[in-house]
Amino acid sequence: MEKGIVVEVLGPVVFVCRLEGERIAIEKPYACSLLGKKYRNGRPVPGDRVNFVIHSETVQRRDYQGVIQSIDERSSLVERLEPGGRRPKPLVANLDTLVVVASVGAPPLKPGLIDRYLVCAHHWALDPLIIINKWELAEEIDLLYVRLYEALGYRCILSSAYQKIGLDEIRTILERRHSAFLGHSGVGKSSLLNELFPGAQLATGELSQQSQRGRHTTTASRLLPFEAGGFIIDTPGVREFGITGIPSSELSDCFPEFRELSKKCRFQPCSHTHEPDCAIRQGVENDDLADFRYQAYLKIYAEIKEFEKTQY
Ligand SMILES: Nc1nc2c(ncn2[C@@H]2O[C@H](COP(=O)(O)OP(=O)(O)OP(=O)(O)O)[C@@H](O)[C@H]2O)c(=O)[nH]1
Ligand SMILES: [Mg+2]
Ligand SMILES: [Zn+2]
Repeated sequence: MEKGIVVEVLGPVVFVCRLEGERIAIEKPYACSLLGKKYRNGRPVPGDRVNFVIHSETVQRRDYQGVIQSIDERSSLVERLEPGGRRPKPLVANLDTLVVVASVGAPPLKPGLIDRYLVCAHHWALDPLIIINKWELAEEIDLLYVRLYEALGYRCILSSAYQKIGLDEIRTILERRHSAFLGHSGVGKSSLLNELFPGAQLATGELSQQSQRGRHTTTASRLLPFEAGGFIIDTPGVREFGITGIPSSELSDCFPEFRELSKKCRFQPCSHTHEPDCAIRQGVENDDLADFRYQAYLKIYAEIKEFEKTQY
């Protein structure tokens, strides 16, 4: 039996690289099948650690090279609710860092979406990192948002896959870490990863002429190992990112700048939506808290409430 890490899942085929201790073997992944349909932890996703048996070192046409026997307990699991979906879909496992990738220009910077990913990072206790790509197209308003996020304590890397800006910084921070690139379709996640991992040959795609949105070029997540250790997982971009698995009562904990202040709300717990003497609402009025963050909170809060109603 070998220890391995799942790098990609394509339908029934799970691609696995061997683990030598903590290090991922830099090799062509083994095409593996699953042992039956049900595993205790559900189906494997990239980042999962598995125990597998290798049958064949060579790929013989469409035959499997190995079989996955079991999936290890996960230290973290990022899930997402697809538009119109009812059940969360597992996306990637065992991360320590969640990288939100956004762009300026096209698609334009959307703080609302960045906030959603940051909420998830906090909820799953992952270190957040923000990358703003296509920075060669930045305008003043974009820099303003970057300053606001930095003031909240988030690290922002300004990058351009075209002009090869920010790549060393990304590598320095993410080497030896276990991270995934998440964000809108078309922001340049795969383009950046192709620069960081020569030979990765990830597909990248033009934006739609009409909407200036991405066309969902990446369809399956793929794990890319660093030679120095650690990995980054490329994920398919989303149009919407439905928050799932966070109770409405825990949402305000996922906004770090709310934490201290919310202790001063008259009502405990306080939803910060309508209660009198709410320190958060007061903070927004006094400009101690950024209004766009509070608006993001209200929007996600309303969504979770709506979802919770359907659960009873
Ligand atoms: N101007 C500019 N365009 C870029 C940059 N990086 C990527 N692009 C372009 O943006 C488009 C989308 O890039 P992708 O790498 O496919 O984006 P993605 O985030 O992987 O998209 P999905 O796989 O759909 O989630 C392509 O046309 C890229 O050439 C950049 O730094 N500047
Ligand atoms: Mg992509
Ligand atoms: Zn309050």
